[in-house]
Amino acid sequence: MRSSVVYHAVDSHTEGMPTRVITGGVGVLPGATMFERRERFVAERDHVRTLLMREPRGHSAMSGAILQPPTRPDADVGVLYIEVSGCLPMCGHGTMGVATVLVETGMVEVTEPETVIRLDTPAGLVTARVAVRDGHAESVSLENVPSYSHALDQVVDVPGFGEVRYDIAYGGNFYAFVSLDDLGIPFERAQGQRMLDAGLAVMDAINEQNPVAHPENPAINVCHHVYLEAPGSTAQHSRHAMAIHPGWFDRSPCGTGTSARMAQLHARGLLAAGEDFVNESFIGSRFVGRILGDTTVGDLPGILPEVTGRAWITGTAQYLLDPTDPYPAGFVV
Ligand code: PYC
Repeated sequence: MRSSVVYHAVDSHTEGMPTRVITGGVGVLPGATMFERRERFVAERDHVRTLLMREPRGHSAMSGAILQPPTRPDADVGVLYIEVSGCLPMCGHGTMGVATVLVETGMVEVTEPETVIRLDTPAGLVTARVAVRDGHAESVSLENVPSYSHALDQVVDVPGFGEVRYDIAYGGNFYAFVSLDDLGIPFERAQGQRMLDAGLAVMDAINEQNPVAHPENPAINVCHHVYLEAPGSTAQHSRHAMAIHPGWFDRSPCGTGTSARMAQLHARGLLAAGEDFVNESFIGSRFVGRILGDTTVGDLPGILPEVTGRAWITGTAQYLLDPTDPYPAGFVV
Protein backbone atom coordinates (compact mmCIF):
# COMPACT_ATOMS: atom_id res chain seq x y z
CA MET A 1 0.00 0.00 0.00
CA ARG A 2 1.43 3.43 -0.87
CA SER A 3 0.01 6.93 -0.66
CA SER A 4 1.13 10.52 -1.16
CA VAL A 5 -1.41 11.73 1.45
CA VAL A 6 -3.31 10.33 4.43
CA TYR A 7 -6.50 12.06 5.59
CA HIS A 8 -8.01 10.80 8.85
CA ALA A 9 -11.78 10.93 8.98
CA VAL A 10 -14.70 10.17 11.24
CA ASP A 11 -17.78 9.78 9.07
CA SER A 12 -21.22 10.68 10.42
CA HIS A 13 -24.70 11.55 9.28
CA THR A 14 -27.06 14.20 10.58
CA GLU A 15 -30.71 13.29 10.08
CA GLY A 16 -29.67 11.41 6.92
CA MET A 17 -27.08 13.83 5.51
CA PRO A 18 -23.38 12.80 5.61
CA THR A 19 -20.62 14.80 7.28
CA ARG A 20 -17.12 13.44 6.74
CA VAL A 21 -15.21 15.05 9.60
CA ILE A 22 -11.50 15.35 8.70
CA THR A 23 -9.60 15.10 11.96
CA GLY A 24 -6.04 14.94 10.59
CA GLY A 25 -3.83 15.15 7.53
CA VAL A 26 -4.63 18.65 6.26
CA GLY A 27 -2.43 20.64 8.65
CA VAL A 28 -3.13 24.19 9.83
CA LEU A 29 -4.52 26.28 6.99
CA PRO A 30 -3.07 29.79 6.53
CA GLY A 31 -5.31 32.81 7.27
CA ALA A 32 -6.08 35.17 10.16
CA THR A 33 -9.79 34.23 10.28
CA MET A 34 -11.75 31.14 9.24
CA PHE A 35 -13.23 33.20 6.38
CA GLU A 36 -9.69 34.01 5.15
CA ARG A 37 -8.68 30.36 5.56
CA ARG A 38 -11.69 29.37 3.47
CA GLU A 39 -10.70 31.81 0.69
CA ARG A 40 -7.06 30.62 0.68
CA PHE A 41 -8.16 26.97 0.74
CA VAL A 42 -10.50 27.50 -2.24
CA ALA A 43 -7.71 29.25 -4.18
CA GLU A 44 -4.80 26.98 -3.23
CA ARG A 45 -6.00 23.58 -1.96
CA ASP A 46 -9.37 22.87 -3.49
CA HIS A 47 -8.00 19.49 -4.71
CA VAL A 48 -8.20 18.29 -1.07
CA ARG A 49 -11.94 18.98 -1.08
CA THR A 50 -12.53 17.36 -4.47
CA LEU A 51 -10.49 14.26 -3.50
CA LEU A 52 -12.52 13.80 -0.29
CA MET A 53 -15.97 14.75 -1.59
CA ARG A 54 -16.21 13.52 -5.18
CA GLU A 55 -16.35 9.96 -6.47
CA PRO A 56 -14.82 7.46 -5.89
CA ARG A 57 -14.28 8.43 -2.20
CA GLY A 58 -17.47 10.48 -1.97
CA HIS A 59 -20.59 10.89 -4.08
CA SER A 60 -22.78 13.52 -5.69
CA ALA A 61 -24.35 14.65 -2.38
CA MET A 62 -21.24 14.40 -0.19
CA SER A 63 -20.48 16.88 2.56
CA GLY A 64 -17.74 17.25 5.16
CA ALA A 65 -15.82 19.46 7.53
CA ILE A 66 -12.11 19.96 8.18
CA LEU A 67 -11.20 20.56 11.83
CA GLN A 68 -8.76 23.38 12.55
CA PRO A 69 -7.37 25.23 15.52
CA PRO A 70 -9.58 28.29 16.11
CA THR A 71 -8.51 31.75 14.92
CA ARG A 72 -10.38 33.60 17.70
CA PRO A 73 -9.93 33.44 21.47
CA ASP A 74 -13.64 32.87 22.20
CA ALA A 75 -13.79 29.61 20.19
CA ASP A 76 -12.71 26.03 20.97
CA VAL A 77 -12.44 24.56 17.46
CA GLY A 78 -12.24 25.97 13.93
CA VAL A 79 -14.27 24.41 11.10
CA LEU A 80 -13.96 24.60 7.34
CA TYR A 81 -16.99 23.17 5.52
CA ILE A 82 -16.39 21.16 2.34
CA GLU A 83 -18.99 19.82 -0.07
CA VAL A 84 -19.32 18.55 -3.60
CA SER A 85 -20.39 22.10 -4.47
CA GLY A 86 -17.57 24.03 -2.78
CA CYS A 87 -16.89 25.49 0.66
CA LEU A 88 -19.92 26.92 2.42
CA PRO A 89 -19.52 29.78 4.93
CA MET A 90 -21.64 27.78 7.38
CA CYS A 91 -23.37 24.39 7.43
CA GLY A 92 -25.86 23.41 10.14
CA HIS A 93 -26.03 19.65 9.62
CA GLY A 94 -22.22 19.64 9.27
CA THR A 95 -21.83 21.46 12.58
CA MET A 96 -24.10 18.92 14.31
CA GLY A 97 -21.95 16.16 12.83
CA VAL A 98 -18.75 17.90 13.99
CA ALA A 99 -20.10 18.45 17.53
CA THR A 100 -21.20 14.79 17.78
CA VAL A 101 -17.80 13.56 16.58
CA LEU A 102 -15.92 15.88 18.97
CA VAL A 103 -17.94 14.59 21.93
CA GLU A 104 -18.09 10.89 21.09
CA THR A 105 -14.38 10.58 20.21
CA GLY A 106 -13.35 12.58 23.29
CA MET A 107 -11.68 15.35 21.28
CA VAL A 108 -13.24 17.90 23.65
CA GLU A 109 -13.75 17.74 27.39
CA VAL A 110 -17.18 16.16 27.81
CA THR A 111 -19.58 17.16 30.57
CA GLU A 112 -23.02 15.64 31.13
CA PRO A 113 -25.85 16.40 30.70
CA GLU A 114 -24.57 19.17 28.37
CA THR A 115 -21.28 19.88 26.62
CA VAL A 116 -20.87 23.34 25.12
CA ILE A 117 -18.52 23.74 22.14
CA ARG A 118 -17.82 27.13 20.56
CA LEU A 119 -17.04 26.80 16.88
CA ASP A 120 -15.11 29.28 14.76
CA THR A 121 -16.80 29.06 11.33
CA PRO A 122 -16.21 31.17 8.21
CA ALA A 123 -19.63 32.80 8.83
CA GLY A 124 -18.92 33.63 12.50
CA LEU A 125 -19.08 32.09 15.97
CA VAL A 126 -21.56 29.21 16.38
CA THR A 127 -22.22 27.63 19.77
CA ALA A 128 -23.16 23.95 19.88
CA ARG A 129 -24.94 22.68 23.00
CA VAL A 130 -24.67 18.90 22.93
CA ALA A 131 -27.05 16.88 25.09
CA VAL A 132 -24.85 14.00 26.35
CA ARG A 133 -25.90 10.85 28.21
CA ASP A 134 -23.49 8.01 29.03
CA GLY A 135 -20.96 9.52 26.62
CA HIS A 136 -23.48 9.50 23.77
CA ALA A 137 -24.37 12.75 21.98
CA GLU A 138 -28.17 12.56 21.95
CA SER A 139 -28.88 15.86 20.19
CA VAL A 140 -27.13 19.07 19.22
CA SER A 141 -28.63 22.56 19.50
CA LEU A 142 -26.82 25.20 17.47
CA GLU A 143 -26.92 28.87 18.26
CA ASN A 144 -26.34 29.85 14.68
CA VAL A 145 -25.00 33.10 13.20
CA PRO A 146 -27.38 36.09 13.04
CA SER A 147 -29.86 35.45 10.24
CA TYR A 148 -32.10 37.87 8.37
CA SER A 149 -34.74 38.25 5.71
CA HIS A 150 -33.01 39.80 2.68
CA ALA A 151 -36.13 40.50 0.59
CA LEU A 152 -39.78 39.40 0.43
CA ASP A 153 -42.12 39.15 -2.57
CA GLN A 154 -39.46 39.16 -5.28
CA VAL A 155 -40.04 38.01 -8.86
CA VAL A 156 -37.60 36.52 -11.39
CA ASP A 157 -38.09 35.37 -14.92
CA VAL A 158 -37.17 31.67 -15.02
CA PRO A 159 -36.79 29.92 -18.41
CA GLY A 160 -39.49 27.26 -18.70
CA PHE A 161 -41.50 28.65 -15.74
CA GLY A 162 -42.04 32.33 -16.53
CA GLU A 163 -42.29 34.76 -13.62
CA VAL A 164 -41.58 33.01 -10.30
CA ARG A 165 -42.30 34.58 -6.90
CA TYR A 166 -39.79 34.10 -4.10
CA ASP A 167 -38.55 35.40 -0.75
CA ILE A 168 -34.85 35.34 0.06
CA ALA A 169 -33.19 35.09 3.47
CA TYR A 170 -29.76 34.39 5.00
CA GLY A 171 -29.01 31.82 7.70
CA GLY A 172 -25.28 31.26 7.08
CA ASN A 173 -25.94 30.89 3.32
CA PHE A 174 -28.57 32.57 1.16
CA TYR A 175 -31.85 30.67 0.62
CA ALA A 176 -34.59 31.41 -1.91
CA PHE A 177 -38.06 30.24 -0.87
CA VAL A 178 -40.35 29.11 -3.69
CA SER A 179 -43.70 27.33 -3.52
CA LEU A 180 -43.89 24.00 -5.37
CA ASP A 181 -47.55 24.79 -6.10
CA ASP A 182 -46.42 27.94 -7.96
CA LEU A 183 -44.04 25.79 -10.04
CA GLY A 184 -46.77 23.21 -10.70
CA ILE A 185 -44.64 20.33 -9.33
CA PRO A 186 -46.05 17.77 -6.85
CA PHE A 187 -44.03 17.08 -3.66
CA GLU A 188 -43.14 13.49 -4.53
CA ARG A 189 -39.84 11.57 -4.61
CA ALA A 190 -40.61 10.56 -8.21
CA GLN A 191 -40.61 14.25 -9.18
CA GLY A 192 -37.05 14.73 -7.87
CA GLN A 193 -35.41 15.53 -11.19
CA ARG A 194 -38.12 18.08 -12.08
CA MET A 195 -37.67 19.73 -8.69
CA LEU A 196 -33.89 19.84 -9.06
CA ASP A 197 -34.12 21.30 -12.57
CA ALA A 198 -36.56 23.96 -11.31
CA GLY A 199 -34.43 24.80 -8.26
CA LEU A 200 -31.28 25.18 -10.35
CA ALA A 201 -33.12 27.35 -12.90
CA VAL A 202 -34.46 29.58 -10.09
CA MET A 203 -31.02 30.06 -8.49
CA ASP A 204 -29.44 30.87 -11.88
CA ALA A 205 -32.17 33.44 -12.55
CA ILE A 206 -31.74 35.05 -9.12
CA ASN A 207 -27.95 35.21 -9.42
CA GLU A 208 -28.25 36.83 -12.87
CA GLN A 209 -31.24 39.12 -12.41
CA ASN A 210 -31.31 40.00 -8.71
CA PRO A 211 -27.97 39.10 -7.05
CA VAL A 212 -27.56 39.15 -3.28
CA ALA A 213 -24.78 40.36 -0.97
CA HIS A 214 -24.46 40.03 2.79
CA PRO A 215 -24.55 43.53 4.36
CA GLU A 216 -21.57 42.82 6.65
CA ASN A 217 -19.57 40.53 4.37
CA PRO A 218 -20.21 41.33 0.69
CA ALA A 219 -18.01 38.36 -0.33
CA ILE A 220 -21.00 36.16 0.64
CA ASN A 221 -22.92 36.95 -2.52
CA VAL A 222 -24.46 33.91 -4.13
CA CYS A 223 -27.72 31.99 -3.85
CA HIS A 224 -26.96 28.29 -4.30
CA HIS A 225 -29.89 26.92 -2.25
CA VAL A 226 -33.56 26.91 -3.17
CA TYR A 227 -36.14 25.82 -0.58
CA LEU A 228 -38.96 24.19 -2.53
CA GLU A 229 -41.86 24.51 -0.14
CA ALA A 230 -44.36 21.62 -0.05
CA PRO A 231 -48.12 22.28 -0.11
CA GLY A 232 -49.64 22.47 3.38
CA SER A 233 -46.49 23.95 4.96
CA THR A 234 -47.14 26.35 7.82
CA ALA A 235 -45.08 28.63 10.04
CA GLN A 236 -45.05 25.90 12.70
CA HIS A 237 -44.24 22.92 10.45
CA SER A 238 -42.81 23.16 6.95
CA ARG A 239 -41.93 20.37 4.57
CA HIS A 240 -39.58 20.99 1.71
CA ALA A 241 -36.99 19.73 -0.77
CA MET A 242 -33.76 21.75 -0.68
CA ALA A 243 -32.22 22.01 -4.16
CA ILE A 244 -28.50 22.78 -3.97
CA HIS A 245 -26.00 23.79 -6.65
CA PRO A 246 -24.79 22.06 -8.84
CA GLY A 247 -27.66 19.51 -8.54
CA TRP A 248 -28.43 17.61 -5.33
CA PHE A 249 -30.87 17.61 -2.42
CA ASP A 250 -30.02 18.08 1.20
CA ARG A 251 -31.00 14.87 2.97
CA SER A 252 -31.17 16.69 6.29
CA PRO A 253 -33.63 19.51 7.00
CA CYS A 254 -30.71 21.95 6.47
CA GLY A 255 -29.62 23.91 9.54
CA THR A 256 -28.71 27.15 7.77
CA GLY A 257 -31.88 26.78 5.67
CA THR A 258 -33.95 26.32 8.85
CA SER A 259 -32.39 29.53 10.24
CA ALA A 260 -33.13 31.43 7.03
CA ARG A 261 -36.69 30.04 6.99
CA MET A 262 -37.27 31.30 10.53
CA ALA A 263 -35.94 34.76 9.53
CA GLN A 264 -38.35 34.79 6.58
CA LEU A 265 -41.33 33.67 8.69
CA HIS A 266 -40.44 36.22 11.39
CA ALA A 267 -40.21 39.02 8.81
CA ARG A 268 -43.69 38.01 7.60
CA GLY A 269 -45.00 38.22 11.17
CA LEU A 270 -45.77 34.48 11.21
CA LEU A 271 -43.21 33.16 13.76
CA ALA A 272 -42.48 34.80 17.10
CA ALA A 273 -39.42 34.40 19.32
CA GLY A 274 -39.66 31.29 21.54
CA GLU A 275 -42.09 29.35 19.32
CA ASP A 276 -41.04 25.94 18.01
CA PHE A 277 -40.63 25.61 14.26
CA VAL A 278 -40.40 22.07 12.80
CA ASN A 279 -38.60 21.84 9.47
CA GLU A 280 -38.93 18.56 7.58
CA SER A 281 -36.57 17.39 4.83
CA PHE A 282 -37.27 15.63 1.54
CA ILE A 283 -36.63 12.25 3.28
CA GLY A 284 -38.88 13.16 6.23
CA SER A 285 -36.18 13.87 8.84
CA ARG A 286 -36.69 16.87 11.15
CA PHE A 287 -34.91 19.76 12.83
CA VAL A 288 -36.62 21.89 15.46
CA GLY A 289 -35.85 25.60 15.25
CA ARG A 290 -36.51 28.46 17.62
CA ILE A 291 -35.86 32.20 17.50
CA LEU A 292 -33.83 33.11 20.59
CA GLY A 293 -34.10 36.86 20.09
CA ASP A 294 -33.87 39.82 17.74
CA THR A 295 -30.71 41.39 16.36
CA THR A 296 -29.54 43.42 13.39
CA VAL A 297 -27.45 42.35 10.41
CA GLY A 298 -25.94 45.52 8.93
CA ASP A 299 -28.90 47.91 9.10
CA LEU A 300 -31.48 45.15 8.63
CA PRO A 301 -33.56 43.48 11.34
CA GLY A 302 -32.45 39.93 12.02
CA ILE A 303 -32.89 37.00 14.38
CA LEU A 304 -30.71 34.84 16.60
CA PRO A 305 -31.66 31.29 15.54
CA GLU A 306 -31.32 28.03 17.39
CA VAL A 307 -31.63 24.72 15.53
CA THR A 308 -31.73 21.26 17.13
CA GLY A 309 -31.06 17.91 15.45
CA ARG A 310 -29.26 14.59 15.87
CA ALA A 311 -26.17 13.02 14.31
CA TRP A 312 -24.64 9.55 14.38
CA ILE A 313 -21.10 8.31 13.72
CA THR A 314 -21.04 5.84 10.82
CA GLY A 315 -17.37 4.94 10.54
CA THR A 316 -13.75 5.91 10.68
CA ALA A 317 -11.37 5.91 7.75
CA GLN A 318 -8.03 6.94 6.35
CA TYR A 319 -8.35 8.28 2.82
CA LEU A 320 -5.31 7.68 0.65
CA LEU A 321 -4.07 8.72 -2.78
CA ASP A 322 -1.90 6.24 -4.61
CA PRO A 323 0.57 8.20 -6.81
CA THR A 324 -0.66 6.24 -9.86
CA ASP A 325 -4.38 6.88 -9.19
CA PRO A 326 -5.68 8.41 -12.46
CA TYR A 327 -8.30 10.50 -10.56
CA PRO A 328 -6.35 12.51 -7.95
CA ALA A 329 -9.08 15.18 -7.87
CA GLY A 330 -11.94 12.69 -7.91
CA PHE A 331 -14.63 13.04 -10.55
CA VAL A 332 -18.25 13.95 -11.08
CA VAL A 333 -20.53 11.96 -13.39
O1 PYC B 1 -27.46 21.98 7.18
O2 PYC B 1 -26.88 24.05 6.78
C1 PYC B 1 -27.03 22.88 6.43
C2 PYC B 1 -26.69 22.49 5.04
C3 PYC B 1 -26.24 23.29 4.04
C4 PYC B 1 -26.08 22.48 2.93
C5 PYC B 1 -26.42 21.21 3.28
N1 PYC B 1 -26.80 21.23 4.58
